[in-house]
Amino acid sequence: MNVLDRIAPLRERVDRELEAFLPAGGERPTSVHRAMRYSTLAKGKRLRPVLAILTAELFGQTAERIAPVAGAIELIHSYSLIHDDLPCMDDDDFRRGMPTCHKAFGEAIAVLAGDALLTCAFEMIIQNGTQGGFGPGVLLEVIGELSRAAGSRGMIAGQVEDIECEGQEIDIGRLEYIHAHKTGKLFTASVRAGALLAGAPQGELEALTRFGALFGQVFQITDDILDVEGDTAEMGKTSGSDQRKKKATYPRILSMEKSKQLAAELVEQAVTALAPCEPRAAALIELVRYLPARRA
Ligand code: GRG
Repeated sequence: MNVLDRIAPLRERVDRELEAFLPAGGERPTSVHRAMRYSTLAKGKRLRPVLAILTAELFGQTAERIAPVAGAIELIHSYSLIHDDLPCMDDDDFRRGMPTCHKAFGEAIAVLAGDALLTCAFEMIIQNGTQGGFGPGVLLEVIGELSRAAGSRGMIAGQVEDIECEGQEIDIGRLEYIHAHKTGKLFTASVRAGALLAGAPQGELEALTRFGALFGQVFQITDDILDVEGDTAEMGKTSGSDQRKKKATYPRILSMEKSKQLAAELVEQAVTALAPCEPRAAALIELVRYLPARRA
């Protein structure tokens, strides 16, 4: 069984939680609720909540118990995609194989759907976490992790610098800052949230934190490579969009060959980072090894 088959039941589990938690499309105000469901329930890989679940499984927790809380991470991710696609940001027309949220619902509703998803994420953690028997202490820790990762020292920081250096020549240090924040912070927080929910010991939490950051970096390098070499239909978004917008990417700054080499080296570093969790970390290792070969 390959890694995608292995995570398919986890993805479906997360989808069931999202489906149940999001307000029904018929509930007033219907436009924003339909937009929230449209973007979130579209076909995504659910990598961030799946990472949280796989991490928690290292410490004996089950998907059944973690998914109702981990699903909230997908709401934050979904909000960031909706806002990133807006005309004032990346101005993209397709996402997850469908018209972007603002194309389908208009800009105002897309902005509001994103805002609502971000706040709804914290509501989901509190409601499902409490019902699932997690104590207030651990839920506050998870909320702290995710709010820091989403805020102006996290994802937003990366997005701001990404926008501000569009069209400019930047060095690899600045590119790494952008991606460590824009992409890396939420991946790291996903891994840490899974570890915290499962009561991981401090040493392993630190190892997993390093793994999460490396996972994010490999993910982003392969995303930049896919923008050049990927197929629009397989990816569900328009390929070549970074090149058209003259975005700073790994292939542009390092060359394609060096980007692939770097991704391979970082995969090995990510595997090494998991040493304190061995021999239980097989699924996480398989997932990070899959990243450079992904097509979407
Ligand atoms: C808050 C506007 C705003 C932005 C924050 C995270 C972010 C910055 C923007 C999201 C858009 C983006 C291109 C992020 C880079 C990471 C990335 C390639 C995300 C796409 O994630 P996948 O491939 O998507 O996991 P699926 O559709 O599979 O969930």
